Amino acid sequence: MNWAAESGIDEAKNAFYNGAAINETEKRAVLHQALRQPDDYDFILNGQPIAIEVKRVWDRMEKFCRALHTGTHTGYTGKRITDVVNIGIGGSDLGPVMVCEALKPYQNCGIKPHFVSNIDAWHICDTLQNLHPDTTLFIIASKTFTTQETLTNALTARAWFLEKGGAETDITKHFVAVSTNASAVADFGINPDNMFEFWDWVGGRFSLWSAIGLSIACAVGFQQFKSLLEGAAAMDKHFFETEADQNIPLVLAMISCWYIQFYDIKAEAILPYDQRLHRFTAYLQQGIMESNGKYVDRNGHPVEYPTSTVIFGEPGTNSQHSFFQLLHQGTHIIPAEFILCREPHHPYTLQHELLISNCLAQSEALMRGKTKSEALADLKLQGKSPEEIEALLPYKVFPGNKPSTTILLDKLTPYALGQLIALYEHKIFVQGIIWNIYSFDQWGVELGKALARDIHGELTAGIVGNHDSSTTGLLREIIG
Ligand code: G6Q
Repeated sequence: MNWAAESGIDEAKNAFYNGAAINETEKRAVLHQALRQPDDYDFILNGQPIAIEVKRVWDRMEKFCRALHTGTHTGYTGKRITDVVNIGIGGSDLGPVMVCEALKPYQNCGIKPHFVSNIDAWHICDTLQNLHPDTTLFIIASKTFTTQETLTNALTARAWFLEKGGAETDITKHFVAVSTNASAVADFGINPDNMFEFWDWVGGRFSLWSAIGLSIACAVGFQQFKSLLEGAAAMDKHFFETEADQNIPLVLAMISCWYIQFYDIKAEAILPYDQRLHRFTAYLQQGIMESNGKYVDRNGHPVEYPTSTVIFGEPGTNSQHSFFQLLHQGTHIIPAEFILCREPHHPYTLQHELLISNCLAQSEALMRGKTKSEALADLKLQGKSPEEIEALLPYKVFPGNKPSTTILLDKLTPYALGQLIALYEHKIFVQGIIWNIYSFDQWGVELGKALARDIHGELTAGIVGNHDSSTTGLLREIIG
């Protein structure tokens, strides 16, 4: 806690809360928490309250969802919309997918959400295979509306729609956009009246709370979406108002910083013991690694200490039968965060008890390990011969003393999920302050995008340009 205080966490929280342009390299404020506050609460940006704008978009989202759910907004043949396809990538995809999967028990509105992100056409082909153009709505979700994958997939969706029976004049009923870029949306051919707006102070990977969450609201209903926002707001309040040593995101962040700094750890596992959270780690991989995978500090100098670890994980108990061997007996220390719900949404009590038992057993096993004498006693009990015992004993010892944290939720409700996501957002923020890096930009994703544009030009022209020998060799093989 002293380390956090000396790193200026209180000042940083104030700046964050007050809408300072803490996304320094892009000269933007970071105010995603303003998207989820109660009605009597406002954030000020450049002297202006911003809640009015936020609520205007909420109203539009709510009306739109109601129109879909009551059948006022139908497809071009008059049938109800039954499927919503969100086309977006990165921050315009990972959050909505993760939340829709997590809240499947709340999908009672007659709308099934689908997500297309990858430029690999299999993604959209597989998705469209069982859909009908007259009952499908496409949400083109892109903050910038310039993203290659999203615009290309959107064109493919549009061509599919027209080919399968829709007319140009029906497009307004079946395509909406979520963006900050109204002119690019109009240029693309979507009526700006069909655009749900958000703002440059919402970072992509923190945007599920904005209109980027439209697919969530379509799937679970606007009230449940609001409940998700309320849960996040409760965590914001906790983070901004609670003393350091009781502050959950701060404590979680500092435990992680401690192990990274003093135990030289390179990876951390996030292990939801809940199948509904099966995309949660993938979502956090972006949140954590894109935010804090940085090597240059706020003064423009290379840091002399480690920053973000590699984040990985799969739902329990699948992960136990996969990579847990390395957690228990490998040569690395990998701190683990277990996420567990006390109560399930399904009626299978026995399976839930077994899930809980496995989760608690793993953290206990990681901590306690198994000593040589315990392993010896086990082998004797199994009736092994002295020779067998001598041969097997070294492999049966678990060093233990492996750190883990368990986050226990009562139930995976929209509210609790909102709290959980916001908890990690604030953890990310704290770690960025501790490491004195800028958490809210992502320049490291740009180089590959630029090179891909060049290579695409060469593929189209059939000419190999000036590359390193490996890339040249591969291109020659492909172009022939
Ligand atoms: C997230 C990143 C990135 C972004 C995607 C999609 O913080 O900025 O993942 O969300 O590149 O960008 P668009 O929403 O602009 O298409």
